[in-house]
Amino acid sequence: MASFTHTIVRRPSRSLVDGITSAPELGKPDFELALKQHSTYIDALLECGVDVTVLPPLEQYPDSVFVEDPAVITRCGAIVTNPGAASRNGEKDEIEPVLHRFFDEEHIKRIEAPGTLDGGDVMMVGDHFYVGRSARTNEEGIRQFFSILEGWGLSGSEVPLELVLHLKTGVNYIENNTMLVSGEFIEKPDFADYTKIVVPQEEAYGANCIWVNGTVIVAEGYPTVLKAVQDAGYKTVVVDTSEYRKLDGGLSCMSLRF
Ligand code: CIR
Repeated sequence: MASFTHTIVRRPSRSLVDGITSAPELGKPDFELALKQHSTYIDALLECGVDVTVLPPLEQYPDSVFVEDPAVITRCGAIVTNPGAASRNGEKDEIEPVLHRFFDEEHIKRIEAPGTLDGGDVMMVGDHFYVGRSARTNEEGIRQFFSILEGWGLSGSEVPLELVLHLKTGVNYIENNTMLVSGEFIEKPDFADYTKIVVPQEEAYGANCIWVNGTVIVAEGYPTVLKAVQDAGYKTVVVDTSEYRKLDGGLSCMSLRF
């Protein structure tokens, strides 16, 4: 089973209100509330026994609070991704120096254009990495990613996405061979061998939970998900992410865990 020592988060910038969204009908995030929710998120991580590196806000990148996307960190090294959205691509240059605090140059690899990849499309299950092929992550990005994994003795497999933004929008591994699955992921053959917690459509956003050292952090307002995770024997912590949901972001997007 995995265990995490470190996490990295980035404080939201005021420009957060201009982040990318597929759901403008939810309204713009309330910045002050987003800031408070971010502090609660940091407290929840600390409660799980990890250290938290808190990076400063980046006004020029409205979505940079979603620090999961410009990097993927494995037990063997870190990969600077090449984020697929033009307005987010420069976030990779901001995260790379931070990775150097934890890894030497030999253990930092990069996805290069024309390959693109967002960390939100990568789900770690032990030494295997499922990668969503999405509007953000292309075939060449996945090819480069698998080649880096192979060099480290790790493996990967591709999961085509049809409906959601990122792989982990709809499927999340919480260790113990268990996954939360919603929508298009419920019947995917890739996940047939796992114990599945099936998330009902009306709570689909709640599928984006994170496992941190035995505790599962669950978004506030998804009672069926919370109960199912508790019934499966996990300790849970609830964090409200309502302002990040307005930008298609959730619990996993807001940290790197390693
Ligand atoms: C975006 O569209 O890139 C952001 N508004 C949301 C990113 C969410 N990140 C993630 O799922 N890893």
